[in-house]
Amino acid sequence: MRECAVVGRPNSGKTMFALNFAAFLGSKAVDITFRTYDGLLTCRHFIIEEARRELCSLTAHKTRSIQSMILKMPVGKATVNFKLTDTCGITEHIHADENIRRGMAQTIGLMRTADFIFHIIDAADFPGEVIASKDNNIDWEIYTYGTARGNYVLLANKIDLIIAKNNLPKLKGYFPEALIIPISALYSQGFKEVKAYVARNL
Ligand SMILES: Nc1nc2c(ncn2[C@@H]2O[C@H](COP(=O)(O)OP(=O)(O)OP(=O)(O)O)[C@@H](O)[C@H]2O)c(=O)[nH]1
Ligand SMILES: [Mg+2]
Repeated sequence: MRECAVVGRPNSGKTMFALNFAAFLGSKAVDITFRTYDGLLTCRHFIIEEARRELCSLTAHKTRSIQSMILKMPVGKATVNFKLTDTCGITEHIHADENIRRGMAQTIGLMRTADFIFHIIDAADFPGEVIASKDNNIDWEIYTYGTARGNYVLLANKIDLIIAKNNLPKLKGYFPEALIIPISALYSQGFKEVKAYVARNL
């Protein structure tokens, strides 16, 4: 089964995207498999609303390990299953908390094995950290890796906020090689385009 990894900085909206995209594809509830860096697997059944309440947060590094769901995608007359995997947010800095460092290493490992990469950027927080330098910038690193390996899409999130919408041209200028889909993970905007991309590439 093909796997799509959702990666990006902490707080960019990865978990909100994963859950609301599952809802957009018709799931009212999801079975989420949590996999820690040392291979411990646990599975929990959530109503989407309940998952949003428990798994999304304003506080950075809410997600600390891989969280996967199997979703169904209609492709022509058939339905194809794929795995959508939410990850621990990654940064340029070495985090003081060992669990978060291991979570970030797990995310980087997954980027190598996943079939697709969805790179989420908080467009409301751009240029913010991003413009400072391309040398020590995690979004630039993800973009460079993703465009070189292919099957990479940049999701410009929080487009419901005016500041994010205004930042879109800058974002396109900064990441010229990327397919950029503007979305609001919170309000499920732009999801039709994301769905079409997944359906085309499964
Ligand atoms: N306005 C707005 N807020 C959003 C959107 N997507 C996510 N948020 C908010 O951003 C915050 C972080 O969302 P999460 O989905 O938990 O972010 P994350 O990338 O999973 O964060 P970590 O797990 O900490 O890496 C939450 O307060 C969300 O409500 C969006 O499209 N628009
Ligand atoms: Mg998260």
